[in-house]
Formats: sequence, C-alpha cells, structure tokens
Amino acid sequence: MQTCFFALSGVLPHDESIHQIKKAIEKTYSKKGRKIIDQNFRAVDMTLENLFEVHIPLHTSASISKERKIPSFAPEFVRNVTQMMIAGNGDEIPVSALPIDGEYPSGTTQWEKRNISDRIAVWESDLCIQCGNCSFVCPHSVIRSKFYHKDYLDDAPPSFKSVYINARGFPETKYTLQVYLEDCTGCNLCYEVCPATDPLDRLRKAIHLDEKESRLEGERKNIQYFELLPHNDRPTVNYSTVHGVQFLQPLFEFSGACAGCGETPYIKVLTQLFGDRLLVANATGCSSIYGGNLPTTPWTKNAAGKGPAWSNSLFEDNAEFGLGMRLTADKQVSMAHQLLKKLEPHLGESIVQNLIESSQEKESEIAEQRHRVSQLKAILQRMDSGDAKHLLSIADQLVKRSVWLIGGDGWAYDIGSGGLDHALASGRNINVLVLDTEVYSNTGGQMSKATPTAATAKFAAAGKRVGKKDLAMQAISYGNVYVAQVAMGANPQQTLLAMREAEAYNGPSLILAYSHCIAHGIDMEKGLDQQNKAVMSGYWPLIRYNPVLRKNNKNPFVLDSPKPVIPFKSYAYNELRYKVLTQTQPDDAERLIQLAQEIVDLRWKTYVEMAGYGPNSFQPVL
Ligand SMILES: Cc1ncc(C[n+]2csc(CCOP(=O)(O)OP(=O)(O)O)c2C)c(N)n1
Ligand code: SF4
Ligand code: SF4
Ligand code: SF4
Repeated sequence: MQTCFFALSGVLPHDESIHQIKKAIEKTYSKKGRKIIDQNFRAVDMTLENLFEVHIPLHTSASISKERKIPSFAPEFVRNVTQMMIAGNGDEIPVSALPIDGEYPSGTTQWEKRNISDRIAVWESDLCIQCGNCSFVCPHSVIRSKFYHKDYLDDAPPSFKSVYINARGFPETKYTLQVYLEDCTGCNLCYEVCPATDPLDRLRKAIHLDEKESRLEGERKNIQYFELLPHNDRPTVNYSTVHGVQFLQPLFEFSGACAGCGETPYIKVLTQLFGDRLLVANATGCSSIYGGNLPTTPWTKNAAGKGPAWSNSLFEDNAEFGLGMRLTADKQVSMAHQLLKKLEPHLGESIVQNLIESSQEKESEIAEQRHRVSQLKAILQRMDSGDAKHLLSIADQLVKRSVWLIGGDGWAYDIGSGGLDHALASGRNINVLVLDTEVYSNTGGQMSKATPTAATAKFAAAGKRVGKKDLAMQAISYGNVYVAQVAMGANPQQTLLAMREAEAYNGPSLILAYSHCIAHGIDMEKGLDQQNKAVMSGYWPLIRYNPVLRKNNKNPFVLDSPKPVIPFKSYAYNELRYKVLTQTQPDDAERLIQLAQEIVDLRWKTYVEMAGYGPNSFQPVL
C-alpha cells in the first residue's frame, strides 16, 4: 500500500520514494537476514509491475442489497434507538430516547441481521443422524433444534423441513434443525464436524455451505414458524450428551465475534446447560467485547423473560468480582433461610422445610424449587409485614445460582492471576472458565504466560523461549479445586462432562478451554481440527481432577485423552505463529520446536503418572 501510495501520489519523485522505501526495509529487517530483505524488495518491485487503474462503473450493477431493516414486531426501543445505532446514526438519537436509569435492553443481537456471508449452512434432513455436533460447535448459535408433536406441522410453511425423531418410543415426534441463515457467518465449522455423509457424493454432508440469496425469503418464514414451536422442556432433555444439549435454548447468541471463533461455543454451551441461573463475571477481553458491546447484546432471555445476569468489571479484578457475586448470593440465601424460619408460623412448616432442604441437583428438582418459590412469592405478596417484603425481595435466590468467572488467558494466567488464585483458595462454590487462546487476542495477540514454547506472538517475535505455565497443576495443588482441561474439537463429550462436573462440585472449579483464534494464523475452518491435533500430539492433554473421587478412595486425576500419536511439530506447523519462525530464524525454530517437544513429553509423562498408569502412580495430598 505504501508503494502504491508513493507511486501514485507524487508526494516525492518516483525513484526517490522507492529508494527510501527500500532503505527502510533494509533497516527494519537487517537482523532477519538477506533473504527476508530480498523478499520485501521483490514485494515492492512486483507491486509496481502490477499497479493498474481500476475503472469504477458509474452505476452499481450488483443485484444483492444489504438490507438492514428491523422487523415491525421488534421491541419499541430496538426500533427507535438500536436501529439508529445499527445504521450508524447514533449521533442523531435524542437524549430523551434513552432510559433515564441507564437500563439497557439485552438480547438484541437477534434483531441485527448482519448477513455477513452469502454462503450459509444448509441442512439436508434426509442425511442427518440428529447427533447435535453441528449445533454444539456453532460459534454463533445459528443452529437450533427442537422436537415436537407432528400435529404442529399442520400450519407449517411448505418449505419447512422436518423428519421423525431418531429415538425409540416417540412415533409421533418430529425433529427440525433450523439454521438462522441471516446470522450464519459461513465459518464452516458445522460442516467440518458433521459425521453424516451422502454415500453417493462424499462431499455432500447433512450440513454444508451453499448460496444464501435464493433461500432468504423462504427461510425467513421457516424461522418465524420455528420460533413459534415451544422450546423443549428443560427437565425432559438429556443433559449428559451432545445429542441432548442441542434441544436446550442458548442464552448467548449471534455475537459479533470473528467468524468461527474458538471461544464462543464454550460460552454458548454454558448458557444452554445452566440457563437463567447463571451469574457471570466477565473479565475484559474478547469475551467482554463480543459479550457486551453496542449497539446489540448477545446475552439474552428465555421464554419466561429471564436470562443470565452478566457483568464486566475490570481486566485485573474479575476473579474477585465473581467471588463477590458468590458471597452475595450465599448471603442472600442465608438471609432468606432466616426469614423463612421467622415467618414459619404464617407460611407453614412443610413449605419452609421444602424450600430450605430440597435437593436442587437435577433440572427436574430445580423446576420443583422454582415452583415452590413462585408459590412462596404469591403468599408473601398478600402479607403486609416488613419481613415478608424483605423475603419477597430475595426469594428468587432460593433457586440455586451458578456463578461463573469467565475470561481469557491474559486475565487468568497474567493480569488477574493473583485474584484468581485468591478466589480458588477461598473454597467457595465458584466456577472459572478460561478461554485459552494463548495470547491477548483482543488487543492484537500479545504474549501471555499461556503462550507456548516456540510460538511467536507480539513481545515474543523471536519465539517464546520458556514453557507455558501449567495453571491446571497449580490449581490441582490445592487438592480441593475441581480442574479440567478441555478442547471441544477433540472431544465435545468430555467438554460437556467437565462443565457439568464443575458446576455440580460444591467448591471452586477451573476449566481451561482450548480456544482456536485468528491470532494463531490458521485457516479458521480447520479450528476444531487443530484442537484435535493439539490433543493428539499430547500438547493439550484432556484432564479432569475431581476432588469428589478422592472422598470415594479413587484417584481424583483422570486423563481423558489417548496416548500421543503425532509429533508436536505436526500440530504446530499448521499454524503461522509457529511456522513463521522457520522462515525468519530457521536455526532457532528447530531448537525451540525440539524444546517444545521435550516439554510436551515431560508433561505427558507427569500426567500419566498422576493418572496412575505409571510406576509412581499419583498419591494425592489430603
Ligand atoms: C489493567 C488492564 N490492562 C490492559 C487492558 C487492555 N486490554 C483489554 S482486553 C486485553 C486482552 C485480553 O486478553 P485475554 O485475557 O487473553 O482475553 P482474549 O482477548 O484473548 O479473549 C487487554 C490487554 C485493560 N483493559 N486493563
Ligand atoms: S457456518 Fe458457522 S456460523 Fe454458520 S451454521 Fe455453520 S458453524 Fe454456525
Ligand atoms: S452434525 Fe450433521 S448429522 Fe449431526 S445433527 Fe448436524 S447436520 Fe445432523
Ligand atoms: S480474536 Fe480470537 S478470541 Fe477474539 S473473537 Fe476473534 S477468534 Fe475469537
């Protein structure tokens, strides 16, 4: 671009400007060797050789228009305010149109149809085996599934797709997988994980990318119809399988994260599993930006109008912030218990006992507790005492809360590490989800203590020379912290299990989630495949350390991934962050990749021993 600018603008005489550009190249790359300098010279020369004028037509000939119309049934605020901001006319919004108390509606990404890809996912119902893999990994919550009685189809649009559900004992139940095509980014991850291939055409899978334009009108109607079908009742869904989770409504949808982002699917699954019981403290980073930016917000609500409570404090204090959420929720529950006991003569012994003592482990038990709480609230509304009013204000806390502290590696490994350690050491029932992209992604890919040996990053242009911090081992050393390392591209079922175990554990939990990212310099379509290679090389072992097992005299450390079958190199050199060093500093690259392999081998050996497969099997410290 610089060459083009000087060649066209005439700011300096032509030869003089090219001479200066080459001089700057020599200076910048002198340490990287003659080869790199010559390559840059060639880039300048070829730019000049290929510079040609582009004739801009007087009229546009494209027939595709980028419609940005918000439907008339959208909420008033969205039509009056959000729409103006989406259109880039935010400056024209009068102050009077904004809520005086700062309240801002959530769940608004559903109205911002970004239409960023003209190739979108298409479902082939005849091939689909209904496994749910595609919906599990979709970073943008674009793929939704529902099952319903076949009579619901009586008024369905002609192009609405459905098949009988693939489950015994439900002969009248139909299944639909609906793609929200205007929100699809064309990232292709769904195609990559779909196991159902047409035997007559190996490239045709049950979900694949195809052109959007001709489908737009029909699918808009189908989506509207799909929305009218009831969401599947949470207690009827099997939470323990990827297949089951597809029927749970995500409460995080259509975020503006990069197409194919490796972080967002983990957050989406969390919202599916724990729904409106979630309290989320979000560290600053990509997840706070795509999670809470304007004009629209991806955190949304269920049919009852309830959703996760989400907030972003600072980068450096997120763990303490989330711990505060836990302490507050616990305090409110203990106050509610005290008030229940005080009001027992008016409320009745069995109501109070059930509200305080009933188990809330299963979703069906949580549904029962919700029912009890709404009965309690109805009674309290009829009472006139101060205690009744106080209890009414905190009664919702009697339904178990699920507190999650979410952030990237820059937060967890580096800037927020002291606070995270403090929160883990508190023994409180908090859950930490680290979206590990191994760099500070949101600010352009700076090195963190999660950056692996031999990888380049900003501040590590010559390759990281030391090892990645083993945060899992640090947390395990406490003995009472649930710890898991997951990678959904390698084993989505293990990811699901870890999230459920972490939440069920009545103490601190930490999940480290491998998150592929544009900062890795990969073909993002292959992000999940890279996750799998990370596991297959032994670089990212899948582990679970569950202190509950120790109480049952079992080894709490479980190694979920198989023995490495490929060298670290075969995983790493698919990524530019590693590969670039082989061009710029080949000797260093060779040395560092060997060092990285040694670290992988050592860590694997340690984990194997901890899992009890080795000669000195792991003896947990009590
Ligand atoms: C104390 C402080 N330092 C720096 C920043 C600037 N900052 C915002 S996001 C971010 C990077 C976050 O990286 P990470 O935690 O790895 O999350 P990711 O973006 O990778 O998801 C930085 C450095 C900040 N907000 N606060
Ligand atoms: S292409 Fe990407 S965004 Fe679109 S449905 Fe598939 S996984 Fe989701
Ligand atoms: S991954 Fe393929 S087979 Fe599985 S539900 Fe999706 S479309 Fe169907
Ligand atoms: S920079 Fe990386 S982590 Fe951030 S949104 Fe993009 S892909 Fe996701």
